[in-house]
Amino acid sequence: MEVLTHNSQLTTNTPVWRGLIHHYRRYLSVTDSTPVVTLHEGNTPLIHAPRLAEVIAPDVELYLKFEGANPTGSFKDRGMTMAVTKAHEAGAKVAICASTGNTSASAAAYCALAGIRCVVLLPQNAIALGKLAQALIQGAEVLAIEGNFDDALRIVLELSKTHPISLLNSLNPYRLEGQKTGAFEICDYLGHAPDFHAIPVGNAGNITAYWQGYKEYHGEGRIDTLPKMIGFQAAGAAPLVLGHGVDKPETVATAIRIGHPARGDEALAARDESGGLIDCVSDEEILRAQKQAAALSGVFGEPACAAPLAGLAKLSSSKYFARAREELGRKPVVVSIVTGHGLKDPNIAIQSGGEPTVVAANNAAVLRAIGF
Ligand code: AN7
Repeated sequence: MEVLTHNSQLTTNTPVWRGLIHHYRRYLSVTDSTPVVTLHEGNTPLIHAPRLAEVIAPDVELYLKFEGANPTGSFKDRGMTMAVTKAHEAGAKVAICASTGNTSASAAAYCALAGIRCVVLLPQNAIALGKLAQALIQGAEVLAIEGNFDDALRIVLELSKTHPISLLNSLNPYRLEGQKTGAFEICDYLGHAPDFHAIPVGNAGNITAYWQGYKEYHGEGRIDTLPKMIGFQAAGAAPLVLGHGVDKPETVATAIRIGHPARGDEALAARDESGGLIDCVSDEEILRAQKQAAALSGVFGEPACAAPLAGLAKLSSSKYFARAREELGRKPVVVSIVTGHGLKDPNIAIQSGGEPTVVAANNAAVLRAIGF
């Protein structure tokens, strides 16, 4: 019998994932001398979810891209590896962002790795517990603003213009560069573009980035078709549906509690160029879809990620996908982006999930409780 003496003999020749900058560098603004700041983000699972589709949108072939599998638990890591890498390359000492939570958690992590001071401005009492915990323990200087996200964003934009402080919000073009790789991964995995791309819309950076990514792959001939971009906002924070800003946005999905989206015009362009739509769903629909997704696919996303799933249910009941199915002669392939992990917002999940059943510590009591 062969005795293994070194761990190296246990390794295979399978290429390992070194993060999205390494993998997609050809599409990104980096050179061989760029000091890459990576937590090995990206390469997230694209999960086929037929049981969930059967309930919410039976006319579609549904895939969930689980961005909660990124190192800090959200899609923000895709953009942050690029933004912090470029800030580091430029010699930045201090970085800043406004955030509904996930951007701050991601910025704090990448700045910690690079050794850059990280200042984050959060709306006071309006971000999920897990995100706050991340920003604090990762060493960011956390300021709770007596205002909302839109106020915080205005302040960081001004300060980053007047002081030597790097802006890490998605107005930073490198954020979008990193985030467009999500579209590449979807196409690489499926071997083609999806028919529809469903996504929550807050500050509207992600829908803009995905559309850029699809167009770039299409321009290179790597995909033959482009998806229709279907974005969803929360009804209480739906400026792109209403056609005007919302000064006091409100929704249980705090990640997308944004009334004046910085990339709003680009999101509308993505909608129109792709022949898609941007619609909104109520908090009640969001919470129902979050629970359905977790219980019928095992994919536990935070409330914002359920906006597109609730949106799919809404479109399905208006026969939107039945018509697409007829036109295509098959079920349309829909990819919905699960942008952040459900554990980010444990309070909401516990409220929706219900109470455990308390039973005596014996077999008979357990069997009785489970109806055997
Ligand atoms: C889970 O962290 O804006 O439309 O400051 O955390 O690109 O803004 C978060 C946004 C969707 C919306 N899903 O994406 C922030 C922040 C989750 C999010 C969005 C966010 P964009």
